[in-house]
Amino acid sequence: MSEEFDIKSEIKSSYPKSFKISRGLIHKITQFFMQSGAKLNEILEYNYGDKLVLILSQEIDLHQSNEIIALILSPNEVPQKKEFIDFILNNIENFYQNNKQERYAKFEVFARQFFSESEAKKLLFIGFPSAGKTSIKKSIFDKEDPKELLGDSSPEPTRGLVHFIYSWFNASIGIVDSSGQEFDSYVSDGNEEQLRAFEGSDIIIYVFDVINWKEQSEKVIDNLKKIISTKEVISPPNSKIYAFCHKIDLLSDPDKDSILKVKQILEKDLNIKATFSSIQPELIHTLFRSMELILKDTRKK
Ligand SMILES: Nc1nc2c(ncn2[C@@H]2O[C@H](COP(=O)(O)OP(=O)(O)OP(=O)(O)O)[C@@H](O)[C@H]2O)c(=O)[nH]1
Ligand SMILES: [Mg+2]
Repeated sequence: MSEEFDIKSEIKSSYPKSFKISRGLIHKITQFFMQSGAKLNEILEYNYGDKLVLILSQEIDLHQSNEIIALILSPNEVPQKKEFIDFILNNIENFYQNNKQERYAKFEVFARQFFSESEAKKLLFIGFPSAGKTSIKKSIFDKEDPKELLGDSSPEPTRGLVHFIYSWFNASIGIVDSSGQEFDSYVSDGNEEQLRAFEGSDIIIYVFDVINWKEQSEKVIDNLKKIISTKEVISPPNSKIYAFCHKIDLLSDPDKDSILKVKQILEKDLNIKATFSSIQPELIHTLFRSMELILKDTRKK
């Protein structure tokens, strides 16, 4: 979300139109900016609830007026902060070649560049029973407390395909959480569930845990091969599969070497990006990083 207003906190342009910025936030951003003593082309970061506001100011005339551009990142966009900052710095000069009137008129075009993904995406979580698919979905998209997900509020086994819609980069993303127990039906040719799971899926996240790898690594690879061939027939041509080797908090020292081989095998032999993850609070950054990788990849297209 982007907003632009002058030092008296007047909004000149904003995008998207549907996003209503509160007076309170405008006031806070202005105050924060005034107290910061920011330099030209310095991007300030202001935390507002679970959002991060990136603030850039330009002095626009001799009367010490400033124009502030604020980009409000939602929590799932925060991991891409650096990309957003680079993007602002690379484009701001061009934008300020325009005069004031032109800037207000063209702000929407400028701001829209930050929302490069405008079509809806579909993301499928698929993999072993109890591997952590629902927990991952709930920590990332519902922002549920991982401690709860590991404790008293641990999810019930999923039955069938469960569909959700979230907003993501100003677009909607459909999430499909699938049942590990019913994995075989999703990779069986001609099965109706196979179509429902894979059709239109742009991002396919294959989840297995470190115990699955330790006890049945062949099945981990075999399942992935089935997903690859199903995807090739049913999913869109530019869809992508990622593998999450989950619950790395359960790794004991002697298993570490063997687990590192996962990445090598999946990436070298099957050409599938593999990452390690966990929702355990001290390690949940690994999950956010894995999602970040996917976000970056998806935005590149
Ligand atoms: N130790 C550990 N346990 C986890 C982690 N993530 C999830 N779990 C636990 O693993 C169990 C299964 O999690 P779910 O999210 O229900 O697994 P699922 O893949 O959705 O399972 P199905 O719906 O049956 O296919 C739960 O008890 C979670 O608390 C993790 O990172 N580490
Ligand atoms: Mg589940």
